[in-house]
Amino acid sequence: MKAKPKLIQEEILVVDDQRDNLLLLSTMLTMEGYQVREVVNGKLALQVAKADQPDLILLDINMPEMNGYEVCQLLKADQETKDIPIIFISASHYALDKVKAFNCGGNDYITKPFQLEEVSVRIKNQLAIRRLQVELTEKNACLENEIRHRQEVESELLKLNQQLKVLATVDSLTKIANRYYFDEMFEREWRQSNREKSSLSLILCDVDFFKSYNDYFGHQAGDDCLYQVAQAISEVVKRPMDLVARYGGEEFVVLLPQTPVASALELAEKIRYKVYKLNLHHPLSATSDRVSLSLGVAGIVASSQYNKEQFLAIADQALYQAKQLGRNRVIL
Ligand code: GH3
Ligand code: MG
Ligand code: MG
Ligand code: MG
Repeated sequence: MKAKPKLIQEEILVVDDQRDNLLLLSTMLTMEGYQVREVVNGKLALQVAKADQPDLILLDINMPEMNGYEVCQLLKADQETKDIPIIFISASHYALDKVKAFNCGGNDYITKPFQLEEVSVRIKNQLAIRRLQVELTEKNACLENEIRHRQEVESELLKLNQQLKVLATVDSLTKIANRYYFDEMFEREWRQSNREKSSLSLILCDVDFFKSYNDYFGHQAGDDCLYQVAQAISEVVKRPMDLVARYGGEEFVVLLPQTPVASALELAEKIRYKVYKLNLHHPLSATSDRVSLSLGVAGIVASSQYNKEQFLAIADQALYQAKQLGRNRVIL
């Protein structure tokens, strides 16, 4: 729907096959400040309405060739002209004719002979209604834009939130879970295993002689090595409920819910072997020719006498022993 700026004259198209009617109406409307176009038949009315987009149409009903009802129906069926208000002007006083006029889309109905004051006030009414409709349509479009914008912002926020979650729980160097996430999960699994009296196991892994690896190859190569070791451990630990996390520096932890210690021990050996088989050259290792892991394993059936810090300390103690006994090994 088009709205004309207020300062521009509103245009009225007058359609009547009788010249004297046309003259009377157009004189009055011009005096009231409207811009007036006059046409004498329906066919011309359709053409001018489309081309001029008048603000209102005064439409005679009884005309040769095409009557006002037909003209009105065609105008209302056309996307380009359907919103132009139409006021019928007819000699017929019959209610049925008036009903027909409204049924085919007319907005108002004036009977002939007409009073100029009545025509004037009915035109003003229809123009005011149309202005309100235009305003509403524009406000609606604004609201729809606003809603769309809010939805975009919301989905952007959702994405950012997910990214934040990842940033908060994933270690940026090794792309596995970070210490923070491990602490959260350890707490949760500890409670769960206490509740269900189920077993829970832990494996602590520490890279052997990693300081000298850094010293020999440089810090960047050290970082690459940590990434590869983390990925290797993750490949061995396959159950979705298990968690591999970077515990700190060159230490990794594997949390194994509902896992008896014997199975954890087997898994730890697989991890040791997998990393050994990476065959990452380490000329300064005192135990072998390559990067290796020492692993400490601890397992409990929860509700035992330990708390979770003591449980971690047991795994740490086992890891210490693995180091003491020569590294590149698993100790329970
Ligand atoms: P051990 O066999 O007894 O574990 O000897 P180690 O040299 O591995 O142990 P130590 O604790 O003396 O050294 C660990 C080294 O790991 C020291 C530190 O510079 C290195 N390190 C810790 N975090 C990172 C890291 O993010 N990147 C690199 N490149 N090195 C790291
Ligand atoms: Mg007529
Ligand atoms: Mg260490
Ligand atoms: Mg180490």
